[in-house]
Order: sequence, then C-alpha cells, then structure tokens
Amino acid sequence: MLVTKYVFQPHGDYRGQLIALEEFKDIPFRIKRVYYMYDTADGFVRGKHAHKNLEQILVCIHGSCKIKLDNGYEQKVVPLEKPYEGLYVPNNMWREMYDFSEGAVLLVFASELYDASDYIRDYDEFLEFVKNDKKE
Ligand code: T46
Repeated sequence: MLVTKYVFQPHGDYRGQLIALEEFKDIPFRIKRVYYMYDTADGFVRGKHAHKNLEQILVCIHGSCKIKLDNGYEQKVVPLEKPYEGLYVPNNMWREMYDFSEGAVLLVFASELYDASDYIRDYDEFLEFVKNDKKE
C-alpha cells in the first residue's frame, strides 16, 4: 500500500521555525476545513472510520501519535512525530489515530466541509464498500 507523506519546507531563522501551507501548492487540494485535536485522553483510539469522499492531510504539529491506515486489503502504521511532516489520507481508507504523546496536537486539512453522512463507521460495511468500489 502506497503511503504519501509530505515534507513541508520550514522557513527557519535565528528566531525559530515557520511553516506555511497553501492549497494546491503544499496541500494537494482546495482546503475547505481545518480542525485539530488535543488533550487526547491516554490510551484512547480516535477515528475508526473511513470516508467516501474526503481527502485529508494530517500533521502532528506538537508531540507525536500513530496513524493506522487500512485500504481494505492492506494495513500500515505511520508514526507522525515531526511538525513538518504531513500524511495524506485519501477517501476509502479506514483510519485510526492512537498513541498520542502528552500534549500532542493533531492538525487536519480537509478537502470537504463536515458531512456526517460521508462517514463509514462500521468496518464490515467499509470492506463491502471498497470491494464494490473496485468492481466499478
Ligand atoms: C477523520 C479523523 C482524522 C464536527 O462537528 N466537525 C468536524 O469537522 C469534525 C471533524 C468533527 N465534528 C464533531 C463530530 C463529533 O461530535 O466533533 C466530534 C468528534 O468527531 P469524531 O468523533 O469524528 O473525531 P475523530 O477524531 O474520530 O475523527 C476525526 C474526523 O471526524 C475524521 O473525519 O478523518 O479525525
């Protein structure tokens, strides 16, 4: 399974680091929504769903966490631990976020507005969905 990780260019100087992200340049889609999670309770797993139509870039801008990606055929665990690394998560991809370090902040750039009906929250339904998608 191909996993795409972006390495963003920091504009560093003697004051510290700054990263600027622009749609279609650094982020490969129009950014319609940005959200972030923090204060994640110890031991909890977030996500556990897939999207039918949503592209995202995940950046752990502080601390670290792990992302499990599953396309219905293969699984991969991607650690996110650098504020200059972004993980691309396409549609039809089951995702789980876990192992958040203390103080971790996970920032997400999304290609679509929030739409509760775009989520597939049942794993068997997800497997069925990707199987049928491949047939088309
Ligand atoms: C994803 C992973 C990486 C909103 O009202 N608007 C939003 O844009 C989002 C993302 C969430 N919410 C509400 C819906 C729930 O009541 O916030 C609450 C927590 O959302 P959820 O349980 O979906 O959070 P995660 O961390 O399981 O999943 C989120 C995104 O929802 C999802 O699209 O890919 O992060």
